[in-house]
Amino acid sequence: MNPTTFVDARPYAWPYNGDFRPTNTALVIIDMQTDFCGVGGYVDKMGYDISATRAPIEPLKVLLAEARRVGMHVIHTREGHRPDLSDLPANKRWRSRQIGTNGVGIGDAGPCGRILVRGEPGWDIIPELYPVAGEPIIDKPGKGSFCATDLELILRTRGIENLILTGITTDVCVHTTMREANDRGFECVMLTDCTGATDPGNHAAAFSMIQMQGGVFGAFTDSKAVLQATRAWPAVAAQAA
Ligand code: C5J
Repeated sequence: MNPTTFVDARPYAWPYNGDFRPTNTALVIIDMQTDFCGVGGYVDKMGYDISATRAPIEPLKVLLAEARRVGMHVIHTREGHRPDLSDLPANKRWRSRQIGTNGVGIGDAGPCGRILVRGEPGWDIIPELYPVAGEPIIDKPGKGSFCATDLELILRTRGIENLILTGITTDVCVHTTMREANDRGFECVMLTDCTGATDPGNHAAAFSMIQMQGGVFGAFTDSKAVLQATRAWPAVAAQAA
């Protein structure tokens, strides 16, 4: 029996059963793409302040380095559509054109290429957090990471039970993914400092919602609490020896 490891979190110490190990846990980094946090990207074009969606970059760099050090699974996601837009629902495209400049929305040309279209510069993950070999990238057409993807198959195949949810935006893709994961039985924690929303009130509300009903979707904490728990874990090279 492995010794239990809990992360200081709210509304309960996470994970619920204390079974927190690098081999049964994935750091999930959602949509850290230029379109969501870069100059000229989709969020910038919509007129939102990208400092809020860039705020998670520095704490995520530290957490990602720690996950790689201890051999924790790391999974990245990208929201985007096929170049022929055959997987872009008409209502999603229409709504995206209602805000921002000159009716430009998803699929249209912007300063970083066609907005949220696979293969375009703005769609890709920012260099600071770019995946390395062995870290799956989930390309998703929707807000949730489980919808029309093989994420669940990858998690089950790797024996992953716990998800540390990070990325942008807190209230949209990260929250949708937490809800989808929770319904599938994954034990989730979302990190306050490694997420960001275009509206600070929505960021706060996203965590407030998690607290209800004893942790209705899981728990939340910050990256410092996770690092506190993993600090004693050996580096992967040392584990293999
Ligand atoms: C949005 C996302 N906000 N990654 N996408 O449209 O949260």
